[in-house]
Amino acid sequence: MQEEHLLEKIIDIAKDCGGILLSASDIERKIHQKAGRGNFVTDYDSRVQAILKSRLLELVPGAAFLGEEDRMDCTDISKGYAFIVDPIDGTANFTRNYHASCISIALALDGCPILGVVHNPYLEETFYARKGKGAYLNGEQIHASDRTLAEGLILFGTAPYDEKLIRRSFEVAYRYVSRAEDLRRSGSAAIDLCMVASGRAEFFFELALSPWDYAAGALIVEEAGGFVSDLQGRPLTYDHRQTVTARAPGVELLDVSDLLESSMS
Ligand code: 2AM
Ligand code: CA
Repeated sequence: MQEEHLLEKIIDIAKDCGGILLSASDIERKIHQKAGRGNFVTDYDSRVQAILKSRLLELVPGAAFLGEEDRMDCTDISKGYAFIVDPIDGTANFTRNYHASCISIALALDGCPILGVVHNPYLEETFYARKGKGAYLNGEQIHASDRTLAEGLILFGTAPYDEKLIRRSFEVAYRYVSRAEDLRRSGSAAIDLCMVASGRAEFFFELALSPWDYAAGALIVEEAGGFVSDLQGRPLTYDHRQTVTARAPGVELLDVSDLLESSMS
């Protein structure tokens, strides 16, 4: 199937799954605690992931499938096609009816995303990109902002699931926010990445994210003219948990190595 057509089909699937989030009821009774603090899964995460797995693998038979509710060490995404999928990014928001969650789907080829879709059903916003073909929101091309850090909005994830990273997250955030205009916190890394891609915010970071949290959003940022990397400026990979940043082209990474030394060891 041609990539353009494939992208349309993936968007349809993401929107169908968005409908499941919108019509969810009785969520409180379907929450289960996962390892770590503030880390939840609901019956809806598992249900949406099962639907994504069966429908996406129908589109690209034989592709590998890496989803948040699967074990990462069992899936090799380094060769051929692989879907990297978060059935609900912003699960804690979902359990509270906070209405800031999305479905995130990337298709990677030989380890690098070539298609990305992030669908936020609450705002009916679908962000998507094809490698080399630009990034779009509901059919309109989007671009990262041309603001500098001094004019910028900073987004960050607090890594709430990892106690030793929380303090460091706020220290890194302070270094950026004290040089910028202000701060926002959504609770969904995929949505935050799309905020940078669409020029609504200038910088995002989180000290530990998994590939399903950022694979689609990272491609959308790059195709919108922004940059993604780890906190030290190294290219992202899509095979293990790592720090993630996204920035508008006019925003430089700050040196935060002194803040990371004790936390990342
Ligand atoms: P989730 O909502 O799918 O769980 C919040 O700070 C961001 O971190 C969300 O995108 C959230 O995704 C993600 N997140 C939650 N638990 C995580 C974990 N244990 N490892 C990495 N990322 C996680
Ligand atoms: Ca996630």
